[in-house]
Amino acid sequence: MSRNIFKEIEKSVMNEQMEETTRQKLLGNLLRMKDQKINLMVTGATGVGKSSTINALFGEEVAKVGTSVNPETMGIDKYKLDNLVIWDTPGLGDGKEADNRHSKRIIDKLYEKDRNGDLLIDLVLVILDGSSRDLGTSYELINSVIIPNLGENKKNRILVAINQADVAMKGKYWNAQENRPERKLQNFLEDKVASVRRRIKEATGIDVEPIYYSAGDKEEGYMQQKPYNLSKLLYYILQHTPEEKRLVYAQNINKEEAMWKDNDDLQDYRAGILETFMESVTRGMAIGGTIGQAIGSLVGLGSVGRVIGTVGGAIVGVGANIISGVVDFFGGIF
Ligand SMILES: Nc1nc2c(ncn2[C@@H]2O[C@H](COP(=O)(O)OP(=O)(O)OP(=O)(O)O)[C@@H](O)[C@H]2O)c(=O)[nH]1
Ligand SMILES: [Mg+2]
Repeated sequence: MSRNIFKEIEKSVMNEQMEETTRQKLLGNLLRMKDQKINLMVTGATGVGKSSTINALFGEEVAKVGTSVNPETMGIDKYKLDNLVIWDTPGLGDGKEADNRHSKRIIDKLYEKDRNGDLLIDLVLVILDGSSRDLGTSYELINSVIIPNLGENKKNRILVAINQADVAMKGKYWNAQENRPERKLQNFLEDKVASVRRRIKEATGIDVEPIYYSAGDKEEGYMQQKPYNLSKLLYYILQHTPEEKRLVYAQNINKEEAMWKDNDDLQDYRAGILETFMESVTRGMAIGGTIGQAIGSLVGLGSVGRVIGTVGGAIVGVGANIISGVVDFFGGIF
């Protein structure tokens, strides 16, 4: 990715006329935002689509996608994208000895502290296979390995996502033309979500809100199956991430618009993502207050073009410039 979101913001600050003390303050805030780091753990059984999900979210070829029967991801793989670190770890179901080894690695990682003494892993994304009838090893992973070792803020440190929605009923009731599930498959997936939620609640007392999606399927570089609900997944990831860190994801988002387009219409996730990033910027730069509010409510209206037009007229200077810089950066994907 050639463009840098923090550079865009810096440009806006430098190009605007303002008192030098104000400028220095804004640049200081920017520096603090730039220094944030995210550590995301992605885990789940062999072949659920961990690598595919990482690649769909953050651009091609971050993680190797497997087509063989041998699990591609044996130890913990670490991918570093600017300030985003992704830990790609195997789930359970590879035999007792391997399972013990995997569990131990996961638990150690969950207790690891960063240099500030905070827990290193910000969020654990547990991926389940929507086409699998037997989620026993996944429940074992979630209920016995991950949740008991999440520390205090358990609810916000785990996100459960059910992948391969397109083939959950062996490919039946998937509307390939419109890239969405038909009613029957939708009901099937919603039942799955409900039963996963219930099984976790019963075993751990923790309320999670699982979602279903498709990371998509690529063969020889050609996208056979476009992602579905990928924007929803990112939206949920953002909501589970401390506000001051969210912009780290923005820097590394997959810039291919087609990846983000198809979602359930319970909510406009793409508008939600943009709004979330805007909020992070305005708060992080401490240009919040009235300007932040005005931008927030305007972004909520939807159309970005119209928003910028109105903001330009309604508020002056750096706030509007920064916001249009951020919108430019995403180039219309959200
Ligand atoms: N149809 C469909 N296929 C998918 C989806 N997600 C992943 N796949 C396919 O499932 C296979 C396994 O995907 P990977 O992303 O390698 O799974 P993984 O969890 O990283 O596997 P390991 O690293 O081996 O544990 C690949 O052939 C993917 O193309 C999806 O949403 N829909
Ligand atoms: Mg993998």
